[in-house]
Amino acid sequence: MEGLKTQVAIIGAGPAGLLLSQLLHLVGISSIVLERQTRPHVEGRVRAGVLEQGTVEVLTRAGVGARLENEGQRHSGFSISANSKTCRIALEDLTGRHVTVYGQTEVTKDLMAARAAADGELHFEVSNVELHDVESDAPSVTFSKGGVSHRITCSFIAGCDGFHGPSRQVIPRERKLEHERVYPFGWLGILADVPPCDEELVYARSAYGFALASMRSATQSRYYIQCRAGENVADWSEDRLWDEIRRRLGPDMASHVVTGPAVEKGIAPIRSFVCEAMQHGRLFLAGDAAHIVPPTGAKGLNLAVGDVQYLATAFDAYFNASNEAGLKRYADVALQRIWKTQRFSWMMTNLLHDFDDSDSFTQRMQLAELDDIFSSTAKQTAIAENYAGLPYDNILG
Ligand code: FAS
Ligand code: PHB
Repeated sequence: MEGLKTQVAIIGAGPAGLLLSQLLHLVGISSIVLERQTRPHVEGRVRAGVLEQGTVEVLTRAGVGARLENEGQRHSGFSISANSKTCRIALEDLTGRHVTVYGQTEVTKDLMAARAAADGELHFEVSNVELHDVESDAPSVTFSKGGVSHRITCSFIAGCDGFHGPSRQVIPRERKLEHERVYPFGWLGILADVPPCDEELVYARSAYGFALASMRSATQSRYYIQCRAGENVADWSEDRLWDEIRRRLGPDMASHVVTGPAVEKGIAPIRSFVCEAMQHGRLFLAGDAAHIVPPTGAKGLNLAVGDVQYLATAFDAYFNASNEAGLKRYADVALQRIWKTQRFSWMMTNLLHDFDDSDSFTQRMQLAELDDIFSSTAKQTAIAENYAGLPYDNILG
């Protein structure tokens, strides 16, 4: 077994793992990143599209803000449409903050390039990743690559391995509390090289189900519709999908929808999940390894960045100032922001989706809630504060 040594072993080269490795590098802390997929596979994942202002600030601090500044689209609002009415949530007017439209694929590419430029140690296509002795002061991670087994001895392990990774499983059942809500639908998404139908994002609640009109640039659009859980994307021809997108957006918006061949088409399951143990001994969880939010609030990637900037600050204080406060507070401080964001994502999901089992009273409540939002600046401000991104607390107290 070939021996490797680092201060922080990071499992997962998604946005959380890459950003943590980059932020640690900038304060002189060594890390080794393990990824089971290839670099092109990770970079090619089409996922999030909206970055909170706080996320952009963290990415800029991490040294990956240049392309984001040039190519990211600054959005000062978004719209909610329902019952043939549209309400613009004026983010900048209501909160003084904006969001930036810049795909997760681009964020990942920028982080990969930054790690490569700094000769970061990233191992792709690894297998058999196992965490060892996380409750001791000398944890380690073993893995295989090209048929050779390796062990990384480290001071800490960061589990950035997403919802299906091994890190969370290492925490004993009796030491963690997991909360989950699986929704009875999925999101069928299409990415197409066609101009967007609107300058800003539109979240539409229709009698036929939810739809979202988003984009990646002035020439590339991203649309989603709610579909039945477990549906097969092969059952959705592009023509059928475009027809359904237009039907749900309503006649006015439909006339601006430009159709075209799919660059990517897929179905994502929709769930809310929180693991209320983001630390176990020398193991710290960040991002989807610890929580999943329904994408209705555009929060998954942004929450991952929030966790990572807390964890990087805490490791910096530990290694460079012998201050353990951040590591001790990490789980509690991160979970406070996670639960508030979960609530927002859950509220937006319940507000805008058609639940098969909802009775007429529930449907009337949805419509009344929308009416209330459309006519209340206070309600729109509450939505804007969450969508633009909740502030970060000081992890060091
Ligand atoms: P990730 O899942 O991105 O990364 C984890 C990494 O760990 C992966 O690269 C994985 O290959 C690796 N890994 C797993 N097990 C491993 C092992 N045993 N060994 C080594 N490596 C391992 N968020 C939004 O805001 N908007 C969206 O529209 C949106 N759409 C999504 C669609 C899908 C299908 C999914 C799954 C998620 C979506 N998300 C969306 C959420 C998504 O953007 C996540 O929040 C974001 O990727 C979180 O980043 P990470 O925590 O790094 O997790
Ligand atoms: C996207 O563009 O992929 C996107 C935007 C907003 C969301 C979810 C996904 O809420």
